Amino acid sequence: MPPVDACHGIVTRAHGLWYEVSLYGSGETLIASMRGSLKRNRRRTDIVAVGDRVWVTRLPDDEGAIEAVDPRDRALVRTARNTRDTEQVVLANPDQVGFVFAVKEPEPHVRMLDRFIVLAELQEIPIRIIVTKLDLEDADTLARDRFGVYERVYPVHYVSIRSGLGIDELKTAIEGRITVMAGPSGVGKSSLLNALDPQHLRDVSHVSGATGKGRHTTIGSQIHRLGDDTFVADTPGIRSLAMHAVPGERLPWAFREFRRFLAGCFYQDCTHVHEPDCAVRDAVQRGDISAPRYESYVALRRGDRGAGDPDA
Ligand SMILES: Nc1nc2c(ncn2[C@@H]2O[C@H](COP(=O)(O)OP(=O)(O)OP(=O)(O)O)[C@@H](O)[C@H]2O)c(=O)[nH]1
Ligand SMILES: [Mg+2]
Ligand SMILES: [Zn+2]
Repeated sequence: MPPVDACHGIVTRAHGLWYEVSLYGSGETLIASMRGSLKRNRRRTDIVAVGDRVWVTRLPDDEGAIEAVDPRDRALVRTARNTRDTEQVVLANPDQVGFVFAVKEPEPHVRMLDRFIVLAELQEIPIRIIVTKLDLEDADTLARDRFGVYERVYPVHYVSIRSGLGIDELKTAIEGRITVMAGPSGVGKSSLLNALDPQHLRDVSHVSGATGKGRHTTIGSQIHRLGDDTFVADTPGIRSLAMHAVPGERLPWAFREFRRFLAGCFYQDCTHVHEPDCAVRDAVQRGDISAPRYESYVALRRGDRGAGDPDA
């Protein structure tokens, strides 16, 4: 039980032993450290992470002590390097994830998107796809070609910070939620955050070009408070998440549009790659499952390096 004078807030940033806590109600930020008693029980997971709802007591100078942590609804996690039994929380309590890709500049890598989608599906986090830079030349045609197939499966937002296209709809979609925004460098994640919340100016790169030098690339998990209970997390963590192997047996299920066909295969352990009488492959033949999505499935199944590996 937290002390009676504790305030409720959310962890918006973690640096070492210090946590930035944004208080509900006042919106005030405290820099807080963890009460020693919280650390007593060694756990398999981080005790406090960005996105956690916590109870803090005030100390002088806008400082605080974290007295208690509310149970997590869910978490975006990764397994800590070298230790199979502990996990690192990239973000606690995400309500949804928005995968951000530009229609071009940089060229979208849909295999990477499919890999991100699989990871979010496996952690059961609702997905939106956000396609940026719709103001660029030929953007409408390119958007349809590249992202049209996803519209059958997920909400797809087509946006431009230049023309303002889709920004209001996106605002509505994130209201009252914690949304993780993830995507490759240069697609406009920080720019989008600024457009969703013009009061806060963030690091947007002004230098582009082939080398990418001079970019202000966002580092570390961080939550931006856009309203009373609207938060957007700008987390590069999911890129390293995408490096992890995907378990083969859950892979078909992680391709959401495959699910309704899975019971129809002749073999109960059908891999949907080479077996006869495969309901998934029949659906691809009929056009009920899109060919590029199926190809992504096969590539991930084979464990191809480069199949959506962000660093390949
Ligand atoms: N034409 C156009 N350019 C955009 C749009 N959104 C962002 N940009 C430009 O794209 C470049 C990259 O934008 P950022 O917001 O820094 O991208 P980011 O995704 O935050 O990149 P990282 O922090 O490196 O991951 C900048 O030069 C922006 O001005 C858009 O809607 N249209
Ligand atoms: Mg950025
Ligand atoms: Zn099958």
